[in-house]
This record gives sequence, structure tokens and C-alpha cells, in this order.
Amino acid sequence: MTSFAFPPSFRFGAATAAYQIEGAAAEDGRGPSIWDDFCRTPGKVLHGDTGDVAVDHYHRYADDIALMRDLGLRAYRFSISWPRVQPAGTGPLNPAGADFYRRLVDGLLEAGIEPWPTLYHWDLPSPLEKAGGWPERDTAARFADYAAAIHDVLGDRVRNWTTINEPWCAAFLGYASGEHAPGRVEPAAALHAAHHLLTGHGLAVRAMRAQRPGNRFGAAVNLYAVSPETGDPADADAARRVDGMQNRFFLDPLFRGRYPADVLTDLAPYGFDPSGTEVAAQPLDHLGVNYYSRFTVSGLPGTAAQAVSSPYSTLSPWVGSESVRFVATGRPVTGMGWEIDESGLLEVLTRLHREYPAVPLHITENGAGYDEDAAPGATVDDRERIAYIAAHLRACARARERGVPLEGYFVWSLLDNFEWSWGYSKRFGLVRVDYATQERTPKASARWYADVIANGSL
Ligand code: IFM
Repeated sequence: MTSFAFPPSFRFGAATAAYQIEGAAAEDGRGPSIWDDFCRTPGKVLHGDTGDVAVDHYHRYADDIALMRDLGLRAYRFSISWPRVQPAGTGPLNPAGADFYRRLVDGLLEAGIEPWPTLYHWDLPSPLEKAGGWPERDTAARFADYAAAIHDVLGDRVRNWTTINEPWCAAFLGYASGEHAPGRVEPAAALHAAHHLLTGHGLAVRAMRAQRPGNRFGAAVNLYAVSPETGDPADADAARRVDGMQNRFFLDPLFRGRYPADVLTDLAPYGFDPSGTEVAAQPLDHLGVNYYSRFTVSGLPGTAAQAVSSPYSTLSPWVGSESVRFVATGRPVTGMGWEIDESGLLEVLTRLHREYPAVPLHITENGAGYDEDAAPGATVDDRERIAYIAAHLRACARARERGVPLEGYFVWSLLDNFEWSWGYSKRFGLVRVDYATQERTPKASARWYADVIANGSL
């Protein structure tokens, strides 16, 4: 019988990202990022929200660590803001910026919480975008320099490092559909952005590993289960294309140093130049899987499902597969409109295990966003979030039973925060934040998760 139990070594954690929580956008020498610029572009972010203050984690990090300790978190996934530590995207580190992360890491270690940093969660320094951004090969080299510089500072106390987060979003929402920063609508450039995120990952791992061979390096990719709507060959082809662009476009370079042949064929009209892909395939010590939903797709005419990455979505991020239709199957959805399907997580994990070389895996993001409201200080009784996380944790336990080397799970997110184009309208936190006062109140899901961690089982 399934017990849904996890070993004591299992990394139960929660995740955040710098631009979404830190605030202090103009303090202590932080430079501007593409998200600062994008938020100031009318019609890009709901209500004109920005990350200027966010949830003020920059000033409240010690309280937030205490909150994590109370919940019993074993690990905390956060991202390092490139423009905070290297304001121009090149040149010397900003000592005050680096010191913030040193204090954060030391505080976590003192609280017995393992730091699990990510080096790029979408906040490219603006000067690098002015020089061409991720579509330029040089950005990959700049990323590796930044990675080595901050790893040099923190590498003695942080063992596990993640380079890039969700390169699909950074490349295709940022440069193809323009729903995310920097808001460019240049499909061919988006392919090169994705390529340089992958090669930048490889260069960064190579540089950091040379500094400290004992540290452990990986990347975090957002993977989806993808199903055809019907048995029609047009639907099967749509599923192949979307799986190709969302999953294999990233996994094949990371593990095999090349893009899938069928995807390169689909992309032939775009003049995509995949030269130098081999460097992406540095040996991985771990891989992060961000999982939220399943896609059901069709190549046949019909009605498209609602777009979900931005309230302003009009253009397709699916370069080479713009005519694929995303189908609503009638499954329950979260407040983001994303269908809830934990069977997709099991499918993604077992597929990774079957088709790619075995590396320790972590769910680096999984969670549910809703338009919650609550009186100030009141507890949010977020049963839907508990049900979502419980179902996905059961899928994790099942994957482990099938031999998948899954070593940890990070809820997205520790705190309510800035949800990109949706501004502050969607809340993903285990902990509610009153945006007027910055008061933190653990939701029912936080208490429930603390019990799961304490018991090591569901
Ligand atoms: O908030 C985001 C996060 O930054 C990246 N992954 C998905 C989350 C929810 O949309």
C-alpha cells in the first residue's frame, strides 16, 4: 500500500525569486533590470504594479527566515538579483548587493535551512538588454562572468547552485510573445535568446566548477505533460511540436548537447543557428523541475483556450507552432486558469527518468495561485491550495516508488508576491502578505505543510 512517506533527507522547501519579493529596487547600488523597465511601460503589467517595494524582503529577510524556521523548512530556494550584485551586468560586484546575499545565506545556515540559490530568474540588467539582450551571444558570456563572481563570494557556504530558471519563459514570453520583459516580439531572436540561456548555463557551470569542483550545479526548467486532444494525426503533431519546444528544446541540449532533430526541422524557416550547443551539456549534479499543469493541444481548427501568461496575451510564444490550439478539457483550474493535473507531474518525472541520464531531481516549483482576499491579519483557509500541493506531493511519492531519484520539493511560493504581468492580483504564498502593511500571516496551507514536513508523510 502507498504510504506517501519521504525519507528524512528529503528537501522540503519553498521558493521565491528576487524581483518578486525583494523590493528595495533603488537601494544600495542596485541597477535597473528589464523588469523595472517593463513595469513602467503602460499596458504591460496589471494595474501598473511594479517590484519597487514588492514584499520588502530586502529589509525583512531576517523575519522571513524566522518564519521559514517556524514552518520547519529544510531548504529555501531564492534567486540572486544580477542587477543588485552587478548593476551594469558587467564589471566589479557591488559590495552592498553581494553582502545582502551573504547575510541571507548566513541567516539561513544559522537557522538550519539549506540555501538553494538560482542565479537568473528573469531580471536581466538593463544595460545588457540595451546591448541586445539574450539574443546576443555575448550575454551568455556576461552571465558566466557574473555567476563566477558571485559564486566566488558565496561558494564556500552554498553547495548547491541553480543557473537559470525557466528559460522557456525568459526566451519565449520575453522575446516572442512580448508578454514578459523585455517585451520584444521577435520570434527568431527568441530562439537565439533560448540558445544563449542554455549556452550561458553551460559556460556558468564550467566557470563555477573550475572554482570549486566540490559544489553541485544544475538548472531549473518548466516542464509540462503534453497530450493530443484526439487521435487525429494533426493533434499528435501538435503535441509533438509543443513537447518539442517546451520540454525537449531544453532537456536535449542540457543532457545531450544538441537540439532534437524534429524541432530543428520545425524551426528551419526562422534561420535558427544552433552552433555551440555542446557547451550546454556540462555534467549536471541536479535538475530542477518546475511543474504546474498539463497542456492538451490540437492541430485541428476549433476554439483556443484562454491565454494565461499575461492578462494582455494576444500573440503566440510558440515559435514555429503558432497555429497549435490549446484546449480546455474541463478539469478544475487554479486562479491562473491552469488545469490541475497531478498525473502530469508523475508522467513528467517518469519520462525524465526513462529518456534522460539519471541525475538527482528536485521539484523546484509547484503551487497554486488564486485571487484570495482576507481581512488584515486573518488566516486564509486555502483548502484548494492544500489539495493541490497534497495531490502533487502524492505524485512525487509515487515517482520515488518507481525509482525516480527525486530528492526534494519546493512549494511556489513561500510568500504572496509580484506575479509578473499579473502584478499583485494573484497570490501563490503559503504565507499571506498584506501589501499595505507588509504583515505576514501563515495561511492554513503553511500550517498543513509544516505538519507534512514534521511527519515526513501525507
Ligand atoms: O511566479 C512564477 C515564477 O516566477 C516562475 N514560475 C511560475 C510562477 C507562477 O507563475
